[in-house]
Amino acid sequence: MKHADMKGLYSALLTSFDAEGKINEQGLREIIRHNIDKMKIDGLYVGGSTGENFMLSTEEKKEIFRITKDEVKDQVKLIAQVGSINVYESVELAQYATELGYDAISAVTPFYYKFSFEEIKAYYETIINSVDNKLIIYSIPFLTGVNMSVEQFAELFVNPKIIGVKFTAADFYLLERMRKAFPEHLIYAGFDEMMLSASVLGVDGAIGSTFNVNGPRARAIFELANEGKIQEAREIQHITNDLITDILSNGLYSSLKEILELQGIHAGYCRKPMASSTEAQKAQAKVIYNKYLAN
Ligand code: MN9
Repeated sequence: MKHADMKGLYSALLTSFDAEGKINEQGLREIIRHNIDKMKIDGLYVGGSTGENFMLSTEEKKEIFRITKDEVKDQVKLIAQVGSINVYESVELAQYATELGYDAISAVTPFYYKFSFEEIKAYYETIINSVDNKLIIYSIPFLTGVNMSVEQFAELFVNPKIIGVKFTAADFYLLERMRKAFPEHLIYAGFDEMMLSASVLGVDGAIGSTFNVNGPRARAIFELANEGKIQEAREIQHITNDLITDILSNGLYSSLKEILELQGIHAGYCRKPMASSTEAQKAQAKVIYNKYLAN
């Protein structure tokens, strides 16, 4: 494993917004501290889906990268998600994050239009060749509509600066084929509710939204699975998935924010057009928190 220092569990960082939709710097810093000090994560994945990134301006994305690096310093690993269907924006963000000292960048496959694989490949080459850094592909077919084959990943991995993939898919056949084909590349599991299955197949780590509130259980599942203690890992995945199922049916990011608010962290509002919690959803978030997370 060429980049073994990048292994581990990364929270997909939430962004705190105020009621007007502006970034709440203090709230963001509190979320970061909670992840490092209480959730004990190995790193943060900044500017992903969970950060509501695709609804933000370039300047706002930069502001989040800057505040996060300032709060984290070198305490945990940092990955900056810079993908965008505006590749010039991706380059600008990749350069900015690299200058700040991010350990790696990541880019979602370009979405919305049906880009050919050659176009996708050119997009990744453009981004990674603009910086002295490493890149992790962000593959999330259910949101982007982009499905890549093992052969296509292999073509992207020919570039030695492309070091891994965040695999947010339920295709465990493909995941197994990727693990076999790419023993030297980093593969991160992207669906928290499928972490045990991915861990059994030998992923190097995971990147998850729910680690912002459920970090210790995620750690337990990953470590137990790696020690071969499958029955114990399964028990914790069961509780975790009761929690995730309840969160998903109450609104994913808004519920995670409410659960943090209940712990005194100013995780704030969601960014429009994403809705923040209603009073009923807030009440339900409290029920979820008390049931699974308070102790
Ligand atoms: O980055 C996250 N993906 C999205 C990973 O938010 C789209 C996951 O952590 C999911 O939020 C989580 C719930 O489905 O597994």
